[in-house]
Amino acid sequence: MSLLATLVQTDRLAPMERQIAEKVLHGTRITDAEALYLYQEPELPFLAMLAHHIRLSRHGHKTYFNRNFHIEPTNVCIYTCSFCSYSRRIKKREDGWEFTLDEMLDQVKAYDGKPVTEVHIVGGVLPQYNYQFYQDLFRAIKEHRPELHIKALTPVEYHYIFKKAKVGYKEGLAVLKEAGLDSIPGGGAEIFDEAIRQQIAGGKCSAQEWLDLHRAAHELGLRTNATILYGHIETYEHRVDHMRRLRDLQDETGGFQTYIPLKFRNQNNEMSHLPEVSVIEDLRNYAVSRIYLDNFDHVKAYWPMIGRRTTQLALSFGVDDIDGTIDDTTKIYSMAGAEDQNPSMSTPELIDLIRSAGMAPIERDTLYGIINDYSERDFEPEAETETA
Ligand code: V47
Ligand code: SF4
Repeated sequence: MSLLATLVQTDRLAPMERQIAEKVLHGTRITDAEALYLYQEPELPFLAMLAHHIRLSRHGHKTYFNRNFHIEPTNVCIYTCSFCSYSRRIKKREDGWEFTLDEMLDQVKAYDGKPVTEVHIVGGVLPQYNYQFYQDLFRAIKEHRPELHIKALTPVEYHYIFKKAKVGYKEGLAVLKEAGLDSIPGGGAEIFDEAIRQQIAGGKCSAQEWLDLHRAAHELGLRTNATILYGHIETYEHRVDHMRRLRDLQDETGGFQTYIPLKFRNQNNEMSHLPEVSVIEDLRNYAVSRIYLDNFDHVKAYWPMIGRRTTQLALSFGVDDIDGTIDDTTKIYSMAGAEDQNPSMSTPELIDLIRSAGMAPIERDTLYGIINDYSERDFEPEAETETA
């Protein structure tokens, strides 16, 4: 009998706790009001027990990571999201970069012979990175390395380039898919509540447009991820509202793979006056996400953002995936004050981090195909050609 089943039989739970625990035990969906309660009332161990029960019943101790690298075409952006530490305004370009297609292809070539399976492409929004540019970029990458999975751009970029090219979401995505696009990362979601979104990310694609773009992608068979940016000026109600819109769309399409809560980091941006939330709050948020989003297969903790120690803890709060950036090709978080200023971990280090949290490391590809199962066997360095 599971710990949770045992607990439900005792008289140690408050009535609302019992109601939710029974739902989790029977695999029944929780309501928005219950999710709100979970954010506000129970102690952390209760949340851990619920989220861990779900995690174990879906994935056992399996903890996924992948080997990828990032290309960030530019850190200059026409938008001015107030949480963004990364973008250099168009008028202040001193420390901005704008890579050409050939420079980005060179970045791909730098991984020749290394066992990466995915390139994650995301950056600022600028007019020269248009519909045609991304078709050419994706084609060039696939021509060079056909098996490399291209996970690229967010609805923020897609909305901008498709609008300028006067094509619809589905039409535009179909062309990019034909050019080499394989899946879409979860960024740009921030917080869906219209008033908060306007305040922190005014001007870029709306919540509805973000959801419509993902719907169009799912209809074309492209798998996508979803994020939330939490721990700033939003309330728990806003977080539940955000998840409800995702859960509804997932009921409709089934196209989301992974939910990725992103903790707001407060360095070098216009919201630096806000304190960052605690690790306790991070764990609470992972747990409630795992419990509420019953139709999402995976919950990811993005380790470069929250650091190695919180990542290990998160594995007992519903998280089953820790991403896997192998070097410091992403600047988004180090510039925002992320826990890990040098987000590089070798594969043996990643495996060790997962194992020492009592979990089973599984190297996956982007679509969760198993590449290497390290739950039983050790990493073999001779098969490894990467240098990270
Ligand atoms: O949308 C920007 C966030 C996102 C800050 O799909 C910040 O596998 C915290 O979505 N504090 C982009 N967060 C990154 C992203 C992502 C990352 C890893 C994996 C995947 C995936 C997706 O970064 C943005 C924004 O929400 N962000 N600034 C900040 N100061
Ligand atoms: Fe631009 Fe994205 Fe930064 Fe907003 S979060 S300013 S869209 S790079």
